[in-house]
Amino acid sequence: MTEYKLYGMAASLYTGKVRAYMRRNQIPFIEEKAGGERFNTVVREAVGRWIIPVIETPDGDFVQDGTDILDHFEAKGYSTQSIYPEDPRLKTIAYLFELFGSEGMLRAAMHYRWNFDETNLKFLQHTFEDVLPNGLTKEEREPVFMHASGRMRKAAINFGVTPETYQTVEDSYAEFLSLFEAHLEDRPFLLGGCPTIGDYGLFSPLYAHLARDPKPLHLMQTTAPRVYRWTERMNAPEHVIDERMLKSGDVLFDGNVIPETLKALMRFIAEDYLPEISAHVAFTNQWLGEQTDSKLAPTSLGRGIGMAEFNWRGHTVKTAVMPYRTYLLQRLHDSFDGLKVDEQASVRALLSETNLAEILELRSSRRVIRKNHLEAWDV
Ligand SMILES: N[C@@H](CCC(=O)N[C@@H](CS)C(=O)NCC(=O)O)C(=O)O
Repeated sequence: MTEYKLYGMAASLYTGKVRAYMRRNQIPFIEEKAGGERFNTVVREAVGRWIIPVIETPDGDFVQDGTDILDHFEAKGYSTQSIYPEDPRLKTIAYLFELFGSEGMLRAAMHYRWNFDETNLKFLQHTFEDVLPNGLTKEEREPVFMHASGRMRKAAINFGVTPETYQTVEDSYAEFLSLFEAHLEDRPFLLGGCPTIGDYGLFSPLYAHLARDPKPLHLMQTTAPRVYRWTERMNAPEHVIDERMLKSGDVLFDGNVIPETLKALMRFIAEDYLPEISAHVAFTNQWLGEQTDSKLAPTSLGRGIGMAEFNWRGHTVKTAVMPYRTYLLQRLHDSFDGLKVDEQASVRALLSETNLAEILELRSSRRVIRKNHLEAWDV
């Protein structure tokens, strides 16, 4: 094998981010559906659980996790422009949007997928065939889909999507769309002329669910056409030149001159996501303090360690606390800790101005690392 293999699914939030990166950077690959024979035997065993995306390298190694896969390619020098900005402020913003996009928009992504059966179900039934085992008859496919979709509907509840919050999920998503739409008026990507890890974070929910499932696709195309166009741009192998935006070329904008539209998006994150990530870090630290060493062994770390309660836009909600969020948050902290004192002061000032200063203090008492393709607590 001379090219990479991507195991995933067209409808998968995290596969979309990897596919877009590979296309943009012209990395030769074949995508194989995750329901296939090889995935269900060799790949699943290699990565220790059923999870996508996974890449298989030309040398036969496997990498799981969207962010780790992008970092694998960055380390190999595949990217024409690094997805990690050098400017300290832009780098911090990129990590912030990576976290928020990957983990903070799941309510909208799940609600608009699973709570509009009349519009979405036929499409979902078809698209989920990617992860069904080979060789099932039409009659056999139905119950397997019902089982898989039942799990996802439960996951939506664990992210805080309940009948009481439906309207607020819709209102908050509409607000996000209008803010991002305004920001994209003058630039093709979040931080200027090329995508960063922040764009790839946002792209995860905004493409595979929200710009692909029929209900939210229509909503995005009709209320936020620039955001829709951004999803196309993110997914395209060709670099699109838009003369209105030519002044930005392929470069990112100056970190000392942060557009007001971006600050508005950052304030949105402060309102929409800071209470949640803050509750999760508090829960994690308390939980870590209560565990025996055997509970902290790498193999015992599942996706969630419990449910944390917090106030989200006037609702008391409980959501699953996942160490993976700590893993992404640490990246922002590591980047901040590596800055010079004056750079840190400049980043802190920007975060204060956008109500996000607290995020720098949200640290778990143990680090999350990756071991044998799984998240694990550091010793
Ligand atoms: N942190 C992982 C998350 C991957 C993930 O949750 N993938 C979903 C599909 S989009 C999955 O495999 N779900 C299967 C399950 O939870 O059983 C990544 O970024 O790769």
